[in-house]
Amino acid sequence: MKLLRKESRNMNSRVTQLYMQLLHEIIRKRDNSLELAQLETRVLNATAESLRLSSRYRELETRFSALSAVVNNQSVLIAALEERCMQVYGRRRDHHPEGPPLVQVVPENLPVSVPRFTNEIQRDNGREVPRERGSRSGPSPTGSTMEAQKPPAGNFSVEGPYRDCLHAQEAGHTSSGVYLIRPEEASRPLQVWCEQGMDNGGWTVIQSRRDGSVNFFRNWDSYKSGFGNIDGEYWLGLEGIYKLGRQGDYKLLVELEDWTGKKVYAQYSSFHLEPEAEGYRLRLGTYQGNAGDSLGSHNGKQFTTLDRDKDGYAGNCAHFQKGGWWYNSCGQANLNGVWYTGGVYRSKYQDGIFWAEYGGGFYSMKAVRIMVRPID
Ligand SMILES: [Ca+2]
Repeated sequence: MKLLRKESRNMNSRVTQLYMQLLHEIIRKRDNSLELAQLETRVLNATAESLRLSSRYRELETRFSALSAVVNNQSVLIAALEERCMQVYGRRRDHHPEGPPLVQVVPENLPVSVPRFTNEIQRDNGREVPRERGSRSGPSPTGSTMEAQKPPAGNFSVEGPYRDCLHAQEAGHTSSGVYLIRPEEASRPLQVWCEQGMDNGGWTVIQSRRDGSVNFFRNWDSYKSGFGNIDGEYWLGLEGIYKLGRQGDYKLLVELEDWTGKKVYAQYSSFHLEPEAEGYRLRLGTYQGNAGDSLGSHNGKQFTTLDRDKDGYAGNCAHFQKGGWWYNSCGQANLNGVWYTGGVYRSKYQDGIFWAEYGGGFYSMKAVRIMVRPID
């Protein structure tokens, strides 16, 4: 019995041991299957992630091709615009030539001792600053008597008309002012400014510039009949100037004032215009003075306006130089040009009131007077 019990205990113990073994085995198996499940989940997750990534990749691919299309379209548009710009530029070049050759920009005589005419100087135009000017050698045509005495404002003679201002002076009118003259062949009397104080007087002013108050960019008819204000800026008129010259031998005096207040002169020993049928061709004698001879190259030229091109240039000089003048191609003087403030001006073309020998083509005079008087 004792032995049987012992045998039974052993058996029990053995069974328990086997049971425990089996349990461990089962637990291990379960752990394994758990691990497998986890692995399966991770594989599934990885697959999902890769699907997501490939989907995102396709999305990016679509976006990229869309952007490529936009870039391509823009390139095409830019090329088309460039071509159109070139066409427009080409047309402009065809219709608007570069403009007449610029006249001597830096002449022998500088009105101001500023650095050579750079466009930057233009900024000073608004204010007048005292400047030294370059000295000029050479005789003044008539010496110190050139300076005019300021005439009383509003001086106006009701007598006349006279043949010209010398005739008025000889009749006893020794003060400068507005007079009525009537050249022998003229159909009507003309108002003019007579300069009776300068250089013995007797000067008939045919053109005056001094403040830009009058527009000088006008047509043929306007230049023919004259315009402006006799006590300010004016143009006597080609027909009147022609008729003046018909009644005797005249000389011409050009008075230029720069922006430092310095006056210089150009005198021509003879002056007359040919009739309108000849385009009021300019006829000049020999030069004398201290301004330099910038009108000599215009001698023999017909008058040109915007609507009547008689100049020697392929285009119309009046168009580029904004006035009416005996243009050559286009020339050394432009006294009916644009009145600019300050002297040196900035413009695409040389359209200021310039006298190339004095200041160059980009220096616009402060004041100009052109006058005639019978030769002594
Ligand atoms: Ca022309």
